[in-house]
Amino acid sequence: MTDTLTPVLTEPWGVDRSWTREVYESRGGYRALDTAFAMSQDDVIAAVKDSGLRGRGGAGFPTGMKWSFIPQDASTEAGRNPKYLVVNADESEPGTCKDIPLMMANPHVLVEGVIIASYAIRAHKAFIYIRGEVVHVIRRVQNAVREAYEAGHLGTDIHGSGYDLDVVVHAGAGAYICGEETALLEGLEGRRGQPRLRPPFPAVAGLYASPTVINNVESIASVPSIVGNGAEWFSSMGTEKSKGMGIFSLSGHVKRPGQYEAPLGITLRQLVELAGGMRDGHELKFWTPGGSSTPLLTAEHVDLPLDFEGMAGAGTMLGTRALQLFDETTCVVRAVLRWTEFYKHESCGKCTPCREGTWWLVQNLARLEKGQGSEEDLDLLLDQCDNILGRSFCALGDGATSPISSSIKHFREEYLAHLTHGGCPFDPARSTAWA
Ligand code: L3W
Ligand code: SF4
Repeated sequence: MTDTLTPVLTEPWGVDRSWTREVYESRGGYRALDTAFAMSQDDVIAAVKDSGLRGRGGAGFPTGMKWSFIPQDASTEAGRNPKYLVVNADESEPGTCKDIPLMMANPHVLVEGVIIASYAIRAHKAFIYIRGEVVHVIRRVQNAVREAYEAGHLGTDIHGSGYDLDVVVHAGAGAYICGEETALLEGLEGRRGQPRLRPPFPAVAGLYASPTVINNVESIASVPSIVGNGAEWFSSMGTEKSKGMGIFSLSGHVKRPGQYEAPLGITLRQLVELAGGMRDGHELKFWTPGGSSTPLLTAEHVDLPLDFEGMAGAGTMLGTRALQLFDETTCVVRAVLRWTEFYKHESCGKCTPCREGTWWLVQNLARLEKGQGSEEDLDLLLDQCDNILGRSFCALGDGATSPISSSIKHFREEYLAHLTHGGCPFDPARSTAWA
């Protein structure tokens, strides 16, 4: 079963002092940079396109295509403007915990990816935007950037190529919404983090209104191995439309929670086996494929391919591959209430459906969880979701509805059981029916 693992990004994670430049270079690090510099910028973009790499931050947008959107025609204003690369390292989606360990164990693969990507899009300034709470990660990436400057991997005339690049590590201020790319740009420009209207997409008018590529940490960290090993090596892994490997983060009621790097298309059943199975004597009840913003699935879905198409076919999304697993001891209503409280807290307040709607969702859910209200409140809850989904300014509002509508679809009876029991049937201490 371990043959199903494809450790590329996670391969050095157990190596002593894997985060240092010395160890990274001793294992072949920064060699893909020379391969890239021997290629034209357009050829680097073509290689990433051919690899089939799709964004690892949740949406799965083709990375090479995004890079090719950057206007390069010097006869236009957009083409003449400076270009920027921004790494979205604001990992905050509930359950998502891959970018932080990646940056802790192997920050230089991110720095090398940043240099190659910036070269490809002809940017001379790149930003790594890290969520502010993880000070240890910020320090580690800052150190890696400093080491890269000292070795001539950053700065002027990198490796004698004539190419110059400066990298800034920026600490966010701790808001989930700043993982949304345009809110991140607002934060980077020093304003309150709230999403901007798209279009224009950042590729046309992003940071300081200039063409900007924003990519997730894992997407950028995948670039050195693609350039070093070739597009075909990457596209030979995965499924027809979901190429390559990815880090799957298993958390919750499995024996060995953690990061499992495997080809896209692996199933949850295979991953749970790799993680030693569910806790002894317990069985899977529900799970999230990509954090709580992706609709919940159940034990019926464990053999579906974990790729973009397989998850879309099941009415959900692959998202960030944050697989949170819950066994039969978990009250789904309580879990969903907890997630909804998170969205209410993190709503940036810019648009009414999300700002007001998430507040009402929490009121309604909390009442149901206490066993108060009536069956009609379930329909009211779905109606509230319907008034948020597709009517919110950004994906946060939509995401807030996912756990609610999917849990009512799969576990309506459990909601009703709260009403019959006069409280949570899983928790005798909190249920009036048990008093
Ligand atoms: C140029 C076009 N660029 C799209 C670019 C766009 C962006 C990327 C994807 O949300 C999802 C969300 C969360 N010209 C373009 C174009 N682009 N059309 O492609 O865009 P989009 O709108 O499909 O998605 P998004 O707004 O980036 C991301 C889900 O991910 N998610 C959230 C994860 C949160 C974190 C975190 O912890 N910070 O990762 C989890 O599943 O629900 O659906 O770059 O500019 N015509
Ligand atoms: Fe802000 Fe929510 Fe509206 Fe997004 S959907 S802009 S987070 S209020």
